[in-house]
Amino acid sequence: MAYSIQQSESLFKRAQLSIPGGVNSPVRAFKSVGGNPIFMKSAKGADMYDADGNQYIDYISSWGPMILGHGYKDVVEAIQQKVGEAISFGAPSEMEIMMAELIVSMAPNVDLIRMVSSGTEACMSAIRLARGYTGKNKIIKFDGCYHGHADAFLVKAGSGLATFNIQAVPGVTGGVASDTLVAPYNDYEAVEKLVNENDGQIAAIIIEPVAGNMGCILPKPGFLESLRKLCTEKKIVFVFDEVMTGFRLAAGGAQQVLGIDADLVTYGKVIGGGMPVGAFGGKKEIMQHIAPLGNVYQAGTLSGNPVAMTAGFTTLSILKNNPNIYKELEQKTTQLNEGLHKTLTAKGIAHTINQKGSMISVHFGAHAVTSFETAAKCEISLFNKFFHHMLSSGIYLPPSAYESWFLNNALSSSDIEKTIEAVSKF
Ligand code: KE4
Repeated sequence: MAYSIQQSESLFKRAQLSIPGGVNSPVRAFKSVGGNPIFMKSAKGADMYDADGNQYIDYISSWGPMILGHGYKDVVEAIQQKVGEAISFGAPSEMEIMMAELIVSMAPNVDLIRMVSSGTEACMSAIRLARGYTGKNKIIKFDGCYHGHADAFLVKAGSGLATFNIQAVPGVTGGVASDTLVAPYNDYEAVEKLVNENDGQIAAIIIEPVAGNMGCILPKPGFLESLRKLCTEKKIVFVFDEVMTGFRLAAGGAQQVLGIDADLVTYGKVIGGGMPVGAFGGKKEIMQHIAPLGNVYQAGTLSGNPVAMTAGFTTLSILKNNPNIYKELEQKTTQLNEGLHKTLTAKGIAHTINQKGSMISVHFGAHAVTSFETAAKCEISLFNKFFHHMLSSGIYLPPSAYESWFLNNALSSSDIEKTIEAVSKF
């Protein structure tokens, strides 16, 4: 598609005069795939429209939140009505109770839940709570998993850090980093070794139950079950970071789909329906240590903001009351998976496709992708070429080989056929 991106180019030049790198989040900068970011102007259904009027079929869905599609009528109308009543109080309101009660009714193992404004805040707070509850300091995370940009997590993290190959982040002190231990994803023996070497010091193991920040990577059979057993035996808080998987894989998220009980769960993305919302929750035994009930301090000016709660509550209510949406999303993702596989195979391009529900990623290489190491061994430069081919064909993929694609339910079968058609021209 010969198309002009002149407006985006000039907006990017202007943005760099007042915003670091011209973007408010590094992964949007196209740094790894090359070229300059496209500036969007509007979105409707499964489509986004850029500043030059080009139309794109959207496979990011705002990195997950827009699961129902852009401009979903009921969500827009609920937000419009709420802002007519109030934008923010800084005092409790019934909307927060309704949101908490809805989440407790959807998510397994959540007796109490605290709202925050991002996935980072949710994960950061959950780790502080685990440390306060256990009196222990160290945490174990997994190479390639990303839990937001709090200091404790910026050790061998995924998403933008993998994209930019940032191994150690300036500003994260040695003291903080020394309390974060890292194991390869899907390597239970490595975790057991770390736990034994640091016996009695591990407060939490935090994991993406289905990883989405090194592309989509599934837990091997038995991996999460073994971690669950180890955490129970060693009194380690098992934290499921469901910022991506929560309310996306199912109403009950990965806990429901994989049948594994977490001690604490963190949420983001879908929970806000596109507005800034995160949350962390779990059993009362642990959550009651959070201020003002307990002494683990955690706070936020806009936590539980009524407009954001309205967007999230409306989105989650639609998902809870229409479970067939998850079946439709999975079917569409499978149609995409099968079409991609058939087309790339016919072109003789070695690839691996990982999919769980409506999370999917394509990795160029002949080997299985089950960890960050195997993800990094793929043909990243070929992915970058693929990204730009698809972009110029009107298909907007996540601008990094280390990201999961996110389908929204406004995608039609013909959108997916158009996507496969574009792949056939690669
Ligand atoms: P936020 O602070 O960006 O809302 O959430 C952090 C986070 C926590 N946990 C998981 C599993 C996540 O995927 C994220 C954020 N995901 C990235 C995309 N891989 C957000 C995109 C961005 O950084 O702009």
